[in-house]
Amino acid sequence: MQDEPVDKEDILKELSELHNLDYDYSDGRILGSMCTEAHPFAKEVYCKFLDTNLGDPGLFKGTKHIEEEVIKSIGELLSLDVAYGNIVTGGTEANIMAIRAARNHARKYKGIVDGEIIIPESAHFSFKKAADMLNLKIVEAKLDDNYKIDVDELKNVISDKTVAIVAIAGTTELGLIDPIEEISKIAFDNNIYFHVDAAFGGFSIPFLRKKGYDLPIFDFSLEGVCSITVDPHKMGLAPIPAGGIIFRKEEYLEVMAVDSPYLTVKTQSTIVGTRLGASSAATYAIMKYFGKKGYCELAESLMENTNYFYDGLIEIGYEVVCKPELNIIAFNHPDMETNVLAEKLEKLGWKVSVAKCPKSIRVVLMNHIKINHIKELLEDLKEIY
Ligand code: 0PR
Repeated sequence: MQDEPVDKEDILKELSELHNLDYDYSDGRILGSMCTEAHPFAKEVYCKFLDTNLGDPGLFKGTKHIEEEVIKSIGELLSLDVAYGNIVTGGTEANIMAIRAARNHARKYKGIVDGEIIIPESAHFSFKKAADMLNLKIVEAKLDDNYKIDVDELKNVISDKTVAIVAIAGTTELGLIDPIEEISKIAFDNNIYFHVDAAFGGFSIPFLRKKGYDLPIFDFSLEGVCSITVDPHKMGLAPIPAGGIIFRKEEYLEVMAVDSPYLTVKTQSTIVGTRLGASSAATYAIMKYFGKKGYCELAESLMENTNYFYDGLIEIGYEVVCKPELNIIAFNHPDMETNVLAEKLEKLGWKVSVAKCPKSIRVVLMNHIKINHIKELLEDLKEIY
């Protein structure tokens, strides 16, 4: 830091020069992001709540009430009448909280000390962070030919050390939904904590189902489901950071509670102490402003774009890894190496993401990718072909 204060104008100039190096969602070139530009109204509300701190909720009773209302609304969306949980920084923190709850619950009620979690091979890497921090062993369940958890494999890897089973509703690479109903039954019958990571799909599957899309049930209406991650900062159009963790029972929060004697509340279950109220307020605002109707329209329009892109790819001759269930498509050229194709696209100005399983170009058709961008992308892909 320099000694003397610097003029605001100079600081802003310097910052905007650096900000100009960032890619902008609005040019439609970012193909692999699960985040998008937040809705302007949500951003406006976010700024009004920048000083609120949910780490000491007794001081911010109104904002705490807002967080509770958001959790209640998301809970309702996921078929839960009474929901517990928090708006956190994102899917990573939400998943860590879920696994921490599962571990502590198993420790308290089953005496498991060196636990294991079963995750599909398609799980987001946040579970690796969770296992590392919580001293748990990861057991990976293999995928079937459709890139979903192989349920027989899953049954085989359950042991008396299993503290949680995880399934995904909207996988990071392919946007697929695991057979959650079947897994819920297995988890329930074996009395094992079951967490669903719907960080991506949570704000679209319920709306697409409402619109008549044939997607499976993934929520609390399945009795084995103990918690669900659902991120407002992905398909919910809320500003970053906004993740959501919803628990079926209060006891899952209680097993994580630590004493916080000098605060306005006597215990705290979240990982983070001082935490933003702005994320809750912005999520509250955008959910009210859109209503179910707005989210139904958004989810459906993104699926229409996805199907348009899918048809275009097939027409040119590209190989699509699987029929998309949500707004993610992974594809390959029949005889070009994925990295070579990725490089060619990068040279044409596309910000490409390469999936690992299977190796392919992955496009997440978020709200910033409009139909004209898809047409341009298809034209470039035709040229490359
Ligand atoms: N669960 C699932 C299913 C996810 O896809 C992700 C993130 C997470 C959890 C973790 O969420 P947070 O990143 O909010 O903690 N999925 C994307 C990914 O890692 C996130 C992302 C977003 C990546 C924007 C790139 C990007 O530009 O691939």
